[in-house]
Amino acid sequence: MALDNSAPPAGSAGGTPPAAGTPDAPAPGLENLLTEDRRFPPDPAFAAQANAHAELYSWANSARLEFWAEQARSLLDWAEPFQEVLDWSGAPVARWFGDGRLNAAYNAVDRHVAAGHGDRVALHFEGEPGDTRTLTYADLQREVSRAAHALTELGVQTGDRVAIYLPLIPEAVIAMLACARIGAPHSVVFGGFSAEALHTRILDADARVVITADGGYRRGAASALKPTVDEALAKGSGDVVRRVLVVRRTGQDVPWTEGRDVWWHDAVDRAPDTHEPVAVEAEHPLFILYTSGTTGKPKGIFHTTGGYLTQAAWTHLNVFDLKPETDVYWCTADVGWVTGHTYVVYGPLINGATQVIYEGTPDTPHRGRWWEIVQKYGVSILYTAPTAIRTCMKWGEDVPGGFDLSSLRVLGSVGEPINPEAWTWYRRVIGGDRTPVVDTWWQTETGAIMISPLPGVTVAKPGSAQTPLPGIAADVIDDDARSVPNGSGGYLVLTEPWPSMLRGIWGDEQRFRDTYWSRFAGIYFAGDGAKKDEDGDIWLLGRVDDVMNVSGHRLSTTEIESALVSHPSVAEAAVVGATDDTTGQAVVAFVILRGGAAERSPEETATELRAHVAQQIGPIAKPRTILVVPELPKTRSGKIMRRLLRDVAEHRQVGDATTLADSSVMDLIQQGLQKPA
Ligand code: 6R9
Repeated sequence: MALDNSAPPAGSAGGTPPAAGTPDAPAPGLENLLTEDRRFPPDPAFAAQANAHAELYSWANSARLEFWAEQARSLLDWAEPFQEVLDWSGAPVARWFGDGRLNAAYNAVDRHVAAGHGDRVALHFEGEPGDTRTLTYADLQREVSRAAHALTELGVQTGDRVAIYLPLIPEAVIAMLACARIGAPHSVVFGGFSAEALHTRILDADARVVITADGGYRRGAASALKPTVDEALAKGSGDVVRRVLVVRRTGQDVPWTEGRDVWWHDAVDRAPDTHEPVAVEAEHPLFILYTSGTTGKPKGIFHTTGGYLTQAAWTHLNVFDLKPETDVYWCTADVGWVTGHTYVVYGPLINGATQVIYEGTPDTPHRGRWWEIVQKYGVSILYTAPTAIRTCMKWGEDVPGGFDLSSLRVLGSVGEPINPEAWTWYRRVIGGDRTPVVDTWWQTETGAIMISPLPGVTVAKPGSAQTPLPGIAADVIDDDARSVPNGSGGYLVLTEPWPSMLRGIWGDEQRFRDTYWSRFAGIYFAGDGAKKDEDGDIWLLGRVDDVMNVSGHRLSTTEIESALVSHPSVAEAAVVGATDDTTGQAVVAFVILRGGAAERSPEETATELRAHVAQQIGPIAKPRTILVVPELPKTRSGKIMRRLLRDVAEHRQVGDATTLADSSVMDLIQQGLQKPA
């Protein structure tokens, strides 16, 4: 979650909204991204076959509710059709399709089998050690049915919560769908989280059952998961009897609590392989997903069924131009993140897609592993994060160059602003200079993609998410909630309810109102800064608290990072604003150099990089300090934790680093810090 890399947004954890600078006048230094003038018009051949077309915007603009109602009817099967489209009388809690009933697992699996597609591959699983499994939709139907029976046997009833703490293996998808099948909201906790984090999440959601595995494979070794669950439950589990369902993945020894722990293969494999899905109300909770703030307890964002599935399916079909019969789709996210929920599990399966899931890291056992997978399965749609793209840039284009990537036809990006250099590299090196690239802006809270180009329709601008999707209303506003004119920056807000919007924070409605709806009355404040260019297209500038104020000038961390990365010596950059006696804040940059550049003296490099930033943005944006580092601290979802870098920049003891993907990175940075230039 984005909040990992910064302070919480306005009102979060009861705090006061950040006093960001007045965004209504274009501040010097925010111009650079907007001078990016490369344009990538849709290829006519692609446009001719595209799912999306320009008229979708006018249709949705003139009849937004009808547009969504039509998507809900055509993309989903309803056990009981809805009459009511939106009830906003309880704002900010929306009810979409409120009088309809449906089942998510039935929509994701059974109806494809019923329609004669049982033999279509749903999942090509690639384990990190190289083991593989293929599950067709018919296989998935049997597995999900068995698991649903097993959960019922363990005492799970409709409405009960189930925690899922698994590696990215087929059972993760099966477990989520089995919960959905019986109407038990799942709460997936990323397998890299600690016992403490798992414990808080189990308690907050009051989960009756925890589904886990003995372990999983990561970076060439089997790592254990089950002991973390034991530790989490040992911290006290309230007065609830909790059961633990354990998948055997690695075969390693596991501590066992008789009477509580059950092997998946014992409970699931012998269960009947047909099961009647439970049709729930459209507003029945489908899942809870925790997003960590920097302060306060994590927020259990919860989503409901009908609206969420509608927008998940529509966006997946149109933003990625999915052709279910022929495409092989791969989203590299783990199911522990919202991207894995919406674009590994629900969106693709609702649409009957064939997809790849991969358990491990991109460089195990070699740096070409991802591209080898693309070649092996003929992946045609790839969805990943800018941090992964920049890592591949760092490794060099020879690596992907060694594989046949000609099957790719659409590339997607999510999670952070993608700087224009990474965007063009992605398109050129991975996409063979031919594929559309879609930069998709959304959040755990929004449930599905909100702002993105549509492939085959939009003339793409590298670095910009560009346009709210049809049926979505977004704007950039100033401190007084006035829409800013084109060419100006401000706060990104969503001005109309959308089907996949969060319905709240689990067990804390007040916090939901305070966090998202209080900064601007009645308007959803996303916590991101953005700019409109002269065409009105939206450029994301990062969290508002990533906006620095240097000598009264607003500078965006993203923009300076983008300028640094456009220098040939720089592989990756992270910029923070450090308190400075004279200028208020000063720009401090942490850079990872590319292979050859690392041999030069840090002083020489820093001088050159400063001049480069001055030339790209303006002298005001020149970093005061440039630190050459071997790695950057990132969360497991790939977001840079600037908060920790700020501690380094301000010579403080480094704060809580437990949500880092690799907690040794901060030691590495501090030990290896070359003399600040
Ligand atoms: C899907 C996801 C949400 C935050 C969001 C923003 C950042 C995501 C982005 C992007 C610029 C994009 N973000 N996509 N910023 N361009 N295409 O990442 O959800 O983990 O909740 O993070 O991520 O700051 O507010 P989540």
